[in-house]
Amino acid sequence: MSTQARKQSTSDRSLHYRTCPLCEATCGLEVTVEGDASDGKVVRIRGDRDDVFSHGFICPKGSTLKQLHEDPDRLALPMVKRDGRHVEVSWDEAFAEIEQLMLPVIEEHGRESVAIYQGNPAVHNHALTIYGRALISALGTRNIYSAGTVDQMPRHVSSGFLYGDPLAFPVPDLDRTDYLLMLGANPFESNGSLATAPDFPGRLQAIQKRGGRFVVVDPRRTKTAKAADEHLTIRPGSDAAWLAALAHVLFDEDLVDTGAAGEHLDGVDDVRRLVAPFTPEAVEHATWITPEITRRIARELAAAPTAAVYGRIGTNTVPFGTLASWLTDVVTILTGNLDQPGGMMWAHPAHLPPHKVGPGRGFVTGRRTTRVSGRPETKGEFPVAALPEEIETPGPGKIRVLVTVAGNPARSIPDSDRTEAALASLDVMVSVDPYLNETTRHADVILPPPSALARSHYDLAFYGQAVRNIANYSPQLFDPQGPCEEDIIARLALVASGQGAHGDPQLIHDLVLGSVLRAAVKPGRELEGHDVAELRAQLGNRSPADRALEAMLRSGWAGDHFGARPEGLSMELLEAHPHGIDLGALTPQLPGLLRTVSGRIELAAAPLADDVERLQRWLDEVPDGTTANSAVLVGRRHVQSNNSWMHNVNVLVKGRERCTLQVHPADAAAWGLTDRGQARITSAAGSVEAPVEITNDIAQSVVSLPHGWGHDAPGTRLNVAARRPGVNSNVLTDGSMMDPLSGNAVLNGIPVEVAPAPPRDTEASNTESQQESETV
Ligand SMILES: Nc1nc2c(c(=O)[nH]1)N[C@H]1C(S)=C(S)[C@@H](COP(=O)(O)OP(=O)(O)OC[C@H]3O[C@@H](n4cnc5c(=O)[nH]c(N)nc54)[C@H](O)[C@@H]3O)O[C@H]1N2
Ligand SMILES: Nc1nc2c(c(=O)[nH]1)N[C@H]1C(S)=C(S)[C@@H](COP(=O)(O)OP(=O)(O)OC[C@H]3O[C@@H](n4cnc5c(=O)[nH]c(N)nc54)[C@H](O)[C@@H]3O)O[C@H]1N2
Ligand code: SF4
Ligand SMILES: [Mo]
Repeated sequence: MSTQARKQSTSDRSLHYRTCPLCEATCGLEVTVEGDASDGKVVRIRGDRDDVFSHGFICPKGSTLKQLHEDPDRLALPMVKRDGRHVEVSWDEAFAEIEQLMLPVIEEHGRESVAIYQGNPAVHNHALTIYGRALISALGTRNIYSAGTVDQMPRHVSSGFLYGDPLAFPVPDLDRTDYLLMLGANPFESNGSLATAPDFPGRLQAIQKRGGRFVVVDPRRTKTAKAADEHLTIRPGSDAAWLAALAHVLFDEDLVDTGAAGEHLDGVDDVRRLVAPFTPEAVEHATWITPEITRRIARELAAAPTAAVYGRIGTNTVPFGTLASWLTDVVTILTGNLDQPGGMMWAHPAHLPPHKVGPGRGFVTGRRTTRVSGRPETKGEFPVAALPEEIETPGPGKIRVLVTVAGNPARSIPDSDRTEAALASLDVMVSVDPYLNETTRHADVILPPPSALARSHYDLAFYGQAVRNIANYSPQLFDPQGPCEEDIIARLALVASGQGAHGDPQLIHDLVLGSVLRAAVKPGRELEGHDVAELRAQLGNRSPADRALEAMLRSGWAGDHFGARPEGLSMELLEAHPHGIDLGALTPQLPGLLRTVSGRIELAAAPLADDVERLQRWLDEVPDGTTANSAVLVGRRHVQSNNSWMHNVNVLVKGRERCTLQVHPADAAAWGLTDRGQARITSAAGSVEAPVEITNDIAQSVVSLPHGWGHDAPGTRLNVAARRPGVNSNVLTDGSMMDPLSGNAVLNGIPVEVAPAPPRDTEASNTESQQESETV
């Protein structure tokens, strides 16, 4: 058991501190364990009051790491599909099966017949983050898909064009800002995203306590909106137009002052010209926000001592996602709030090198396009909404082999009926996943990783977008029942690259670590000229992913540089600080962070500027309201959920049904719907039925269903989830709707028709409910 264990004298109970890996908030947990690493049990999990970042905050999911660890449905052994049913096999058999299935297809159809999909938990798991590249190289394919294109790709693309680095997301400096304008985010439920801030709600309330304001823009009156100083109801999909109007007012009223970032900025006059048509009056009918409010908010942003403009899911997963993301930064920059305390700032994660001032390589998209509908690549990936057609469409390059890692595309990507049919038609599918769920039921082989408590944890991805610079390492708490996740990926990589089902995973571990160390000794780095083998010899005796992590951290800006900076970060130092190490508030990063070819912020980068015309056209065409039975569908999150995969935890799904269709009372009356009655919702892609929840907390002609439900598919092993399956909102989303600049799917603002569900066959539904009460 870890060196962090503090034995209590009276029993064999011990306390352990670790970071919750479930969402982006990175809360510190205090875990009480009885027994040791081999047979120990979790007694209790609560917030770690001494955590340097979360100070004891925890949400209802944090303590369910215990239930996830103990879940009898979580797979302990690999599963192989035999005669249409999944059966447990040994690890050796599983890899042998993959070799037998995969290699002949690759031999016949080439590596362009292979694709990979990486899901959200892959960025909450440093082994997967570090080993992703190695698996992709071994697969030898450029058919790379991820949850990024049903989520934040617009943010990558706008940061790529503006700053030259698609990972350089500025985040709201929550703890110092005087004014926060927040669009399409509901951190009181989601705990925040692309802005890592444990206790996001508390940090928002602290803005008010110190005399500041926060304003929420959302078509629903969310919990966050209710806590805000002001809530603006906006038409789904119209944020880009509204933000352009804010920028317009800043120019029109001579309020533009770009502050310190102005020294590094090109394109302000181009932006002035681009937003000129977007007067508050011109956008009113399209956004539902009055010109008076638009002008006032622009003035407030300009007048606030510090202000931040932050947009999330509701601004990203829409047809103008990239423009909206760009315009949040435009408004920030025009009011002098970029890279300034209290404004939008950048984290500098400990594992990265110091920035170097000078021109970078810039950012481009569209270096390749998809085979069937010619969708551009962004950040090396194709839009995942195009995956089904790439599997369905015959011809050279047809995808026949799919590897999914930590993803549930059968629930998370648009047009689920079509997606599932495509998954079912694959020649070979392999999933690295702890559950037999809606996606993995289609897999020929499922390879289950250890539970989150049986691996170490370090938030490599999220410290790059945190509101303070933090380093916090959590050692593994329990011995894994099977191989660690990097061993699973390494063995899969060996099989895929033709090195055999019995290859030694150490080969891949050496490659991965070698590439980390070679990067660390490159010219210009602190460790330039060091011998890779000599550095390797100085690493501790840890798991392979932790050795790679150690190499990154020790060579990063805050690291000990392998002894040259003894006060810097090392694994020993991190282990001696189980509540984390606070490296301080965010500091200005300009101009060193910029990687554009010009070495400057390219505020009116051509691809962004060119897309404004499409926004202008939409503005001219969009009707005032909606008609008759039609509405637009938006999503929502509940604090007890985590996308599609935590509905098998009983404490999180019990109680009142949460998978409901929220409808405004006036719409309910017009459409003949009753509270808790069933509605049928129909879109261009499909149709589902869901219980109605009539509420004033949603705009008229907008309806909302949460995503990630629909757990009644046959062939899964999710016993708790299947009892309260809910309906899958992605049956309704349409894979052909995309933000063209980023390839991101449109998940919000889907045109739908809503009507009372036709009455069911009463006899059948009686038997159903009787059976249900017998099994519960
Ligand atoms: N309509 C609609 N659709 C959406 C969204 C929306 O707002 N509306 N949101 C989108 C967003 S933001 C996202 S991020 C995506 C998420 O999309 P996905 O990542 O595809 O889906 P998840 O539901 O997160 O499923 C994660 C999978 O990883 C598995 N898993 C959990 N932990 C681990 C682990 O440690 N290792 C491995 N190997 N597997 C693990 C789970 O069992 C599950 O199968 O969904 C998107 N889909
Ligand atoms: N409890 C819980 N927490 C989670 C997750 C989860 O599933 N459950 N998922 C995690 C993941 S993967 C992510 S990416 C983050 C997402 O974190 P958030 O971005 O905070 O996600 P949501 O809670 O879905 O909030 C999106 C809001 O946008 C609103 N909206 C919809 N359309 C529009 C629009 O066009 N304009 C505007 N202005 N608003 C709109 C919706 O009503 C909703 O309130 O949450 C993470 N945290
Ligand atoms: S908010 Fe909840 S799920 Fe997210 S890190 Fe904190 S405890 Fe975990
Ligand atoms: Mo996400």
